[in-house]
Amino acid sequence: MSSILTPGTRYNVGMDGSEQAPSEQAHYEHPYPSPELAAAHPFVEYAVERLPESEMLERARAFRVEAERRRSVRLFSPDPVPRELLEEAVLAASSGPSGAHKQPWTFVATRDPAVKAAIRAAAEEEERVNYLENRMNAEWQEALAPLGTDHHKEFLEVAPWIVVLFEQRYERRPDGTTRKNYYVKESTGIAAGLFITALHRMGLATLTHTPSPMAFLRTLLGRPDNERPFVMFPVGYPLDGVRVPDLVRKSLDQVFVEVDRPS
Ligand code: IYR
Repeated sequence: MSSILTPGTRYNVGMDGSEQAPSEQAHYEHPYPSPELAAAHPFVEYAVERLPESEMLERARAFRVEAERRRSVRLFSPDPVPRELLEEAVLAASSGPSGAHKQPWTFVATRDPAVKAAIRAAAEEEERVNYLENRMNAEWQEALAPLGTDHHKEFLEVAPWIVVLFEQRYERRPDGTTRKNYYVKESTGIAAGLFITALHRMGLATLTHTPSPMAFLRTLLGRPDNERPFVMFPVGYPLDGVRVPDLVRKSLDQVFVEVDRPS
C-alpha cells in the first residue's frame, strides 16, 4: 500500500536563497515558520493528499468499525507473540504528539516468567488491600461490580508479554544533566491510546491495568528515578472463547457537542 504522505519536500527557494512559504500561507498574517525560525531550525514540507469526501468517509467508517470491535480482555492465550510485533506497536505509539516533542515515555516489556510472576505477586498484594481491606471506597467498588474484577491477576503470568508504560517526569541526559518534560500525562496517555489501537489492528488483545499503587513496578523492572509507571499492559492473543462484559458504548450525542454561538 502506498503512503498518502510525501515527506521531505523542501519549500521553494527564492532568488535570494530564502525559503518561500507556499502560496496558501498568504492567508496568514503570521506565517509559520517565520524566516528567522526557518533559518535557525530545519523544517520540511508536510504534504497530505486530499481525498474525495466519499473515500474519506469510507476510510473513517472502516476505522471506526474496527476500533469499535476492540475489547479489553482478562483471559489471554499463553501462545507466544513475536517481539517484532510489539516493536511495531511501540513505534506506532511513539508517533504520538507530545509536549515540546519530548516523547516522555518508555515502554518496558518482559516475557520472562520470573519477572511476570514477581509482578503478579506484587500487583495481587496491592489489589488484595484494595478489594479485601476496602482501600477502594464503596462507590468505587460499586462502579466495578458489573466488571467483576477482583484481586486475582492470573493474566499477568499467562499473557506472553507484560508491557509497562512509564512516563518520564523529566529527561536525564547522557551528561547527567536533567531537563523538564511538559504535559507528561497527556502525552503518555495519547501514546497509550495509539499502542492499544496498534495491538488491536494486528489481532492482539490487551488490558489497561493500573494496579494501585504501582510504584513497585519501577523497582521490579529496574527503572531510573525519572520514570513513573503510567499503565501496565498484559499483551497476547485473546483466549479462545473469552467472554467480556456486554458493555454498551455512549452514543454520539453523549460524547459530541457542537457549539454554534458564543455563550
Ligand atoms: N486497579 C484495580 C481496580 C480497578 C479499577 C478500575 I477504574 C477498573 O476499570 C478495573 C479495576 C484492579 O486492577 O483490579
